[in-house]
Amino acid sequence: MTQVEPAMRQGRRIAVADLAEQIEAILRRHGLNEVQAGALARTMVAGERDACKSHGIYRIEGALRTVAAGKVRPDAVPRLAEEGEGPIVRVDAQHGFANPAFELGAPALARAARRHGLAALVINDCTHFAALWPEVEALAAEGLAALALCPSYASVAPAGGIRPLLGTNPLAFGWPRREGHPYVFDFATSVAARGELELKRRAGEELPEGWAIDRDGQPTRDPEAGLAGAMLPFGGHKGSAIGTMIELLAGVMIGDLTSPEVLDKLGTTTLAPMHGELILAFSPEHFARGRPGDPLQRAEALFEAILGQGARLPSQRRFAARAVSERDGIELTGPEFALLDRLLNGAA
Ligand code: NDP
Ligand code: PYC
Repeated sequence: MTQVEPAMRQGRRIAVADLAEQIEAILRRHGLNEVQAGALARTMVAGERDACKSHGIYRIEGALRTVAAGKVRPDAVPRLAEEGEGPIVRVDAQHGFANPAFELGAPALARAARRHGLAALVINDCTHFAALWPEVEALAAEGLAALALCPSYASVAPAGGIRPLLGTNPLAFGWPRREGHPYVFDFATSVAARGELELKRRAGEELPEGWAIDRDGQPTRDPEAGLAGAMLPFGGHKGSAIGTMIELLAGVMIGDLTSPEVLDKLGTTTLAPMHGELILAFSPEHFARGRPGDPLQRAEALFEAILGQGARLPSQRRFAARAVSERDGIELTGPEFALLDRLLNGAA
């Protein structure tokens, strides 16, 4: 690994809007159209702003590699299927990235959820490298509860197995709150996101126990061996079953690829995977109609009880990081600024 001089490591802060502008300029420079570059920049800067490094600027190079390999269309303009009165909203990503497809479909999804109580957004043929919490947060801001799920590429062994089959298949949930931030969780159904292993490899750090097995199915703490072998599902058979459910609902059911099919087609785990995504939105008022109590108020009692035990809510760390970033700017290291400069100057 390249050794970085201590002085080089010194970082500084950059305003959220300035970083978003730089990321968008890099993506435009490398051939992405406005709709793709804008949506990608918004999601990557959100990752940095909220201290979710595994889905921040580290993802720029992977996205550009995927463009250069011809596996994603940088000029794609997603298409919303004609909006009917039904509860299923469909967006064809046109072989572009998932984020602009979500941005296009989200308003129609929110309208359908208000009309029916429950609605689904199906995104097909999208390349996906992103965290899902920005999506459920956007729907919570509309007063809706939401679930987002997608496969990725075969990298996780099913519980009891030894070879990659399932994806790291993220699952995100959001619940709207009248005051402050929504209740949001978002996690891979593997013990950690694959991006976390990659960051540990780059930092020369060992993996925690229980994250991965090597090619022979033996437990390993070496990130290189874990990336070459298989990651493990979280919670043993439970994470394995939830990961499988995601393959079924957000792969098979929506007529898109499952994680093993993605890997067969892509042939590598070094590019961003192409598949589909399913987002469900629920109107709590609609569901609770005619029943005692206000669902949003009742949820608050539950959150207070969790906090009352000294536990924290998921995303609390993220929202705290966001407040600091918005006030003081996002802290990036010297090498991270060097990477942005290099990419801005056209290097791939
Ligand atoms: P983490 O394990 O880092 O976090 C999972 C969730 O648990 C977060 O909402 C986190 O909130 C919350 N949390 C963590 N610790 C606690 C605690 N002590 N008490 C309460 N809540 C807690 O996530 P992963 O590494 O599994 O996933 C990271 C990201 O990777 C996700 O955003 C996911 O969408 C993305 N991903 C994307 C994939 C894709 O194919 N597109 C594939 C796999 C993952 P907080 O952030 O506040 O700590
Ligand atoms: O971090 O596991 C991950 C991941 C896979 C695809 C996008 N992110």
